[in-house]
Amino acid sequence: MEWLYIVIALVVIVAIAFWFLRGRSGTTTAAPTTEVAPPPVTAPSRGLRDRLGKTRRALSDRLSGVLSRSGFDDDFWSDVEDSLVAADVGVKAASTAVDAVKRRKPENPAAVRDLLAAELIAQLAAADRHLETGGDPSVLLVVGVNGSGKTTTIAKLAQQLDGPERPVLLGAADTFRAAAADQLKTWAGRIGVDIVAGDSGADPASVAFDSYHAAKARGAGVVLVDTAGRLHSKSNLMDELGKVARVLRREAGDIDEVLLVLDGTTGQNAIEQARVFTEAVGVTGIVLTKLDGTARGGVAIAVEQELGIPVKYIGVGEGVADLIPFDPEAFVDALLGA
Ligand SMILES: Nc1nc2c(ncn2[C@@H]2O[C@H](COP(=O)(O)OP(=O)(O)OP(=O)(O)O)[C@@H](O)[C@H]2O)c(=O)[nH]1
Ligand SMILES: [Mg+2]
Repeated sequence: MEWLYIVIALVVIVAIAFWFLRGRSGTTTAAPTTEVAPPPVTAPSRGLRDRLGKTRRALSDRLSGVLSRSGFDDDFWSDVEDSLVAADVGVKAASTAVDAVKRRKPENPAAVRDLLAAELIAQLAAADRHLETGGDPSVLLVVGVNGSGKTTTIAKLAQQLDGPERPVLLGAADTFRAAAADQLKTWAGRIGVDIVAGDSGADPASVAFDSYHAAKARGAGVVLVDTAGRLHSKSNLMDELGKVARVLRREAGDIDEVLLVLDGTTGQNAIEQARVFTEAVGVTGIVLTKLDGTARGGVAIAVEQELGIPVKYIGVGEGVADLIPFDPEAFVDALLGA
């Protein structure tokens, strides 16, 4: 009988071991489902509403509070205007929109919100936002203050514009910071585009010159020139940038786009930056970055209203896919929509 007990004990031990191992291996195979999928390369990984969530919440919370009050008296309209100004929409854009809505005599809060959205969209409707890439090669110069997101924006644009017909070449004319060319080289390698870089301390205008001629010689369709970040108040650095633009204009006949990259989190200071850069190099379009991290995203409307320069793209994240053409309707809807 003893052998029977031994056999039963062995069977029980084997069964327990089998059950235990199955449980362990189940955990192992389940693990990959918790891995984060890499972000898609063609569209932002989250919706615009989600990306603009901070501004949306700030604006909506404040506006909802105002709209819940009874009676649309002068205080009411002035508080509606303040809600927009707090989201950095700008005093001019906010008061124009509120005056127009007031004249339409809306009867309920939902109508106020809808008319406000329509007015803001109407203010943004006239601008031409297409990215000019007609040159052969097209020359796009990217400028802005330190850390605004120029190099990242160049990588994002390169990803979108590069193709077999019109390959992109990057020009690393930020020779001021030793690591700047390396940062752009890393992006170029990741995206798979050509790059021309100068030595640290080299004349940025000569790197821009070399980039343009390399693009021409190698059959590139688009050359994107990165520049060092500079404070708009430093006139010697603005002169240096002016020289880069002059050299490119002379060599290429014209520059297709001078894109000013503005950090959306800086709010109204962006307006002053835009003014000075426009005087120095003739900005043709604005890229407003970091709108995913700010409650002041309304500055997109203010910048355009105050300067008459179209916002062409908005940056809504650090990933290479997180740059989207600025679409006023989608933007205003993301901020104010129900
Ligand atoms: N959240 C977020 N971060 C961004 C966005 N665009 C750029 N950044 C981040 O901003 C930081 C600065 O970006 P860069 O592209 O190096 O800025 P830059 O203007 O080239 O900087 P300098 O060359 O030093 O003047 C980096 O950490 C980027 O990842 C954006 O749209 N959203
Ligand atoms: Mg840079």
